[in-house]
Amino acid sequence: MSDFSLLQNMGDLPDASNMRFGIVATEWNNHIIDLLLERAIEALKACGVNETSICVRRVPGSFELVYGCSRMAEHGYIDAIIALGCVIRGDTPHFDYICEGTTEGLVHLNLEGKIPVINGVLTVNTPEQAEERAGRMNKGAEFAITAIKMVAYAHSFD
Ligand code: DLZ
Repeated sequence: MSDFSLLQNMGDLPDASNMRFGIVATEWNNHIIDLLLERAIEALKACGVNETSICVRRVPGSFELVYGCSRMAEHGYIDAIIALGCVIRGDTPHFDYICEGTTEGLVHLNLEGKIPVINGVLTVNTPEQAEERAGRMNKGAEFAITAIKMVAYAHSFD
């Protein structure tokens, strides 16, 4: 079990035993993504989510996350989706286009208002920054707890 105490501003871990989550994760930078994914699932389970209530799908890169999440959102069974990606700056403007396109697409999905979609895309200058965020900073758990809180928020209007 990893240390959740670093998530100081996240408050108490909520009970999520009746919630169902989708995770769409990229193949790009998969050593980072695998750690984010492992920690996100670990945090969901620590909050009571059943393993069978977590649906994981892979897409090639961050740019494909929007379509991946959009299709998953059509699946009536899922309460919230976590989009996991990692874009590392290179020598060309590609970084900016992917970050902008992905962010705008995820915003658009949230504006549709079907279910919350959490932006779990790391946008970093170096591989070391990505490792720091996926590892010591436990961003995977942070994204998972954000997803739980947004489902609780959505259910407060039921
Ligand atoms: C092409 C590309 C590059 C250069 N870098 C990344 C990256 O750092 N992280 C990531 O998730 N995806 C990257 N991609 C792939 C794009 O997201 C996308 O898969 C392609 O542009 C095809 O649409």
